[in-house]
Amino acid sequence: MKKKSGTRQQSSSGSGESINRRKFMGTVAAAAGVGAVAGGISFAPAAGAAAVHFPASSYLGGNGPFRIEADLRDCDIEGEIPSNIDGAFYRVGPDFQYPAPKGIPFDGEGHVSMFRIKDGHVDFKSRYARTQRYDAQAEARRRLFNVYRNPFFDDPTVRGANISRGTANTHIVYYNGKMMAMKEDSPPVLMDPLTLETVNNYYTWNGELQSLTHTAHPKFDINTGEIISFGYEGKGLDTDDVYVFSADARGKITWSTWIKVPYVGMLHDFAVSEKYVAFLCIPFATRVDKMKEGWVHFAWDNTLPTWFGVLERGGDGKDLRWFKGPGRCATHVMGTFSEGNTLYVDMDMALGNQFPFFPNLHGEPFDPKTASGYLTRLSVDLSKKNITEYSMEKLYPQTGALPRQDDRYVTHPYRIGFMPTSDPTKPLNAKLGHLPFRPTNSYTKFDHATRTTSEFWVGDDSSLQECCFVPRHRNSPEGDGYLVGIANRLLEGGRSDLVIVDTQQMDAGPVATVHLPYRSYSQVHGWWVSGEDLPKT
Ligand code: V55
Ligand code: FE
Repeated sequence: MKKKSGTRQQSSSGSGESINRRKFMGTVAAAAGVGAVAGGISFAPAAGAAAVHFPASSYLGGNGPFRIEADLRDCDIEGEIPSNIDGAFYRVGPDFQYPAPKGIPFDGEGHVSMFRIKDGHVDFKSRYARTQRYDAQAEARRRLFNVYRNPFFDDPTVRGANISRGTANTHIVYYNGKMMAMKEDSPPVLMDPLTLETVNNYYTWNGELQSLTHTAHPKFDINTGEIISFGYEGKGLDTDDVYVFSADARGKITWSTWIKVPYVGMLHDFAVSEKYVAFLCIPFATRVDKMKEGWVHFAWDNTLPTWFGVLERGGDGKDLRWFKGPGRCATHVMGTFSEGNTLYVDMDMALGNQFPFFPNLHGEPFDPKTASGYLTRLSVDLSKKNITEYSMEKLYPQTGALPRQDDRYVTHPYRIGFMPTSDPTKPLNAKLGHLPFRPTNSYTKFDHATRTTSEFWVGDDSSLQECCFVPRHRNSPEGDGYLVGIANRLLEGGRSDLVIVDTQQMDAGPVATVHLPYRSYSQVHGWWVSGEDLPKT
């Protein structure tokens, strides 16, 4: 096992960024808190260092920097929050701490917020994750880590220093009594679920995590509390080694193995059934040669195929089988199940690059049409020893991204899924005709047993972020409960509202809307924790 340096093991810091037109996330953290000195290195600003200034255009639209760490007791509520909702909706996304040269939205620092819902009241709180880079940047009062997952253009004061580049800006889950805020290039950051204080900026399962990285999309088995997870580029930049492991609910690693990928690139999410783990290797290639020219970590290489790799849980990584398919962009899993020896994985899948800020390697222009994602079922019958390709079936006509399911069914057979979608039959407010993309105007519920859908439409002036599912009761049937998610009011500068939708009456409008008095940063992913599972105050 590779030993982590003491510095990375336990210190803190941060980072930030500025904006481009398409960026859907905001900027940096309040520079108020002076962070701990990471590893004894001082990043104190030089006398007369430049004042912080974001370009004015950064603040336009819904994606500018937010930067405010909020404590808002008793939010304004329209409608009535069902009295059986007791829990917390957590969300995380990039929010620039300081202006950044490239304005890649995913380069903002992880900002975590929490809507605590209980007895018909809602309290809102948000805090930046005190990552090692956040703290270093706060102390320096400027950005030090400059380009998305590219170490070659870091500030000389931190280049090669033993400071985690992780932003903790991608996903947040509740595990082992802690919130884990995650970025796939580094170990998780642990935050207190009630105060959102950072309690460990480099969590390695007590040193047992062998990988230098950890995905933002671990999976949990609700029956056992077990986590199943992985880290790619696990032995360092551009390595083809992926660490796969599971650990029990108390944080003890119980299974681990290493696998090799066909080519090095983004392994964003993965799939876990009761029997298998599966990986999708998509054509976002890691290109160190391009990084040295200032490019971000990934370049979309339209000459590459997509590979689907399957391994039995508990197995030895050398037994993993790779199955080939045409080049596709697919980042998130809705649900996974196996029937006999056949594994099924449902993902949103597009023909081409879905991230306008990740460049196309061969110079083709970004194409919004091939960026549209459709729910697609990948499958492979593992009893067939000679097959070399996986199968694909497009499941529904809706376009969207960020699919979710009833999280109680993760790793188990499932029937119901949810996804933010763009319904082209719904009107768009005349004042929004200038928008380059149709807003994400709906949450769609998918019933795979009947292949039917139902839809919540948010209105002609709003755009929806990812939703999370809240069970109506602890033992309510699959998919019976509520969706919670943020709507940005596009005619109000993107002001944020939390909408609460009954999944049995998707088309009835929200049962309640929680008004924030401002626009919060955009989330990437969120997580629901039931009040019974939260620590007692
Ligand atoms: C994603 C998000 C990321 C990232 C890589 O949704 C992939 C996909 C917010 O950061 O670094
Ligand atoms: Fe993700």
